[in-house]
Amino acid sequence: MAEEKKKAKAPKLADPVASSIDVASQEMIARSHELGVETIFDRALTMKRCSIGVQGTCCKNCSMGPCRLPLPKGGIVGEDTRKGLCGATANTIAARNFIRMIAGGAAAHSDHGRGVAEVFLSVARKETDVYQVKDVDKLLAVAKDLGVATTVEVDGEELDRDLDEITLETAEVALAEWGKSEGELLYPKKAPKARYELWKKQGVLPRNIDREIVEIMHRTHIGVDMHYKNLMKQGTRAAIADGWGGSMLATDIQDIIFGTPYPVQSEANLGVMKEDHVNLIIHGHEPILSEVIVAVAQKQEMIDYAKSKGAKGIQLSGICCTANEMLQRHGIPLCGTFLQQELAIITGACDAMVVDIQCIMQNIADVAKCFHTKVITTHRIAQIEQDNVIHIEFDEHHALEDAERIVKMAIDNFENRGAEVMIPQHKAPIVAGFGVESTEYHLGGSFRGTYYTLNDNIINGRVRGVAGVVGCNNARTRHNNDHIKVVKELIKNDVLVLTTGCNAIACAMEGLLTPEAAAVHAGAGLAEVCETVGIPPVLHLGSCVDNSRILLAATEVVKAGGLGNDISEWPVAGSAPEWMSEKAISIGHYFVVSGVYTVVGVTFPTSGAPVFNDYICKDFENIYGGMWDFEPDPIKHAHKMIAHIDKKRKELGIDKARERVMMDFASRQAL
Ligand code: BF8
Repeated sequence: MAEEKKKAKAPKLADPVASSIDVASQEMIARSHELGVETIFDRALTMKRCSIGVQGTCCKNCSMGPCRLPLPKGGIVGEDTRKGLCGATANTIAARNFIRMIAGGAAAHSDHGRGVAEVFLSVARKETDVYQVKDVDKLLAVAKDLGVATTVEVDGEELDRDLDEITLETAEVALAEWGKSEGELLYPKKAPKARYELWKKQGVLPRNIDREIVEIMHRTHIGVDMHYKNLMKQGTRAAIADGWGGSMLATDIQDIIFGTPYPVQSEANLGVMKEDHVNLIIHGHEPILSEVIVAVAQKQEMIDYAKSKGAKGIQLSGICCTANEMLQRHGIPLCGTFLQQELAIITGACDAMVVDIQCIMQNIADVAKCFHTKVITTHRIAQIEQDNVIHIEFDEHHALEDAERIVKMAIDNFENRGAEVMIPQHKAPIVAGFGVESTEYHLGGSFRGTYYTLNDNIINGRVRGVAGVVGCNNARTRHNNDHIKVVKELIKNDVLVLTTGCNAIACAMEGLLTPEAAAVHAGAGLAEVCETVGIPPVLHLGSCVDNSRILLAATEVVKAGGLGNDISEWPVAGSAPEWMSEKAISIGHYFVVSGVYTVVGVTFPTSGAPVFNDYICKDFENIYGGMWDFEPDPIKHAHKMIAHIDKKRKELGIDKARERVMMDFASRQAL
């Protein structure tokens, strides 16, 4: 009887194979059970989702609520009479919640961008010598986009302007984009002209980045904006201010001061950790910290110090978007996605996990308590309450000292490892670092850099279209399953995939980021192009702020010609198969209003308000040429994107070309 009682009380444990498609993660989930360490995979079994919150119709914006407006069983019949205490309708509540998610996401990306812009200003003012301008070409291009003069007229002659002056003015103008009191955001003009004019006509051009986010918080306060269409206008302004503002500035400034990425080789998955090395894992988003740690960890004196402590060296690796930042600029290996952060500690070989901002699970502190791992927070806005966490506030003015202290702390901790080390021996080779510039180079060569090669192959049908597949992991669905199924289905059908964020890491772990993957997984047309140009069928474009690179690549395609005058006209689609964060909603929305049909998986927080749901999932196409869609089945998800791509091919009159090319290839194969 006592035995039975004990059994009934045993915690629910996640089935490793049902929780992840990744063998390394399965091994670590099983290991967590052996060691009695709880992870998100177990908690996902016991913590059920709120069935009303998931519909987007729970309002907790005042203390008379929360008011909950679930859809009645059988849906709405006749008039929708549901109301909150104040009278707010389901549409109003769902739209308010939705744009608050946009505000959260845009704030996260844009505040990251502000942090980078402040460091850039310190560089320009020569207040730091740890960071410098690394890419002068990019600086000059950004200066031009921000209206900063790069030449000066002297005695009727046009001369190059002093670089220090350009740097300072560019940094000042860039930083002003967050809070200037007049005018409009400058970067939306980088979009195709037709897109910019559409935004202007719709009245959704952002004024500055911060204002659009603040205005969302105002409009969604009780008793302010009570029309879902008007609320979405503001959501749209803030999303544009993110994609074509805060995120794009973050990417550009990071390229200026840390270097523009070019293709690099590396490896991905928990197996990049080394038992005989000090394992230092950097997790978060802003590369301000990781750039210096990379430099410090590679110093000979640090490597010697590690050796003096019995290690063979220092193995740096990354989790989440910091991983992508360090990978694309330095070839530092990817340790794992969002859902693998606890698992990296469960290896018993993580000597320190250093975190900055965003996507950090508080539970890493509790997992670390079971091991020797030091968890170090570094950002003033992101601290953890558990008392085993060390806070070393990182500041660009004493960046080297901070980074040295952190790396030394990891090295000193190497000798404290317990006997429970178990690193899963799984990793995959990868090629990453495909920015807008390097893609142009790959397509056209150094003398004739152009996107026209891509356009040409889209027009002739070898490449059916392009998809941006991005976003998070979500513990409510099998880790990486939907990411990989969607991406494989797309490339099998000749759709070139551009990836960022945790989708990029998932694809990396699955071996899809190598040129060789094209022959194995891509359709005949795409495989032929990848082989000719020497690129993988899935191009890693960086972190989540680097989704701005996808916007600019899509714009380059428009500029190269032959595929319409706007992003909404050529065969391109977006996807976030396992999204979970507010950032993903902001990204999705700036994709949509930039003209991209965008599908999400898992859940979509508007289902409880069918009228509002139809507005952004159907009516939006008539306004912006892009719209949201929701499809949890990954194969159907991919085919919805392919159907949209085919629709655009038909509208452009290039659908026939594709049929011809496929016949040519088949007959060549027969020969
Ligand atoms: O910004 S994809 S889980 S890591 S939110 Fe977070 Fe989502 Fe990963 Fe990067 Ni983006």
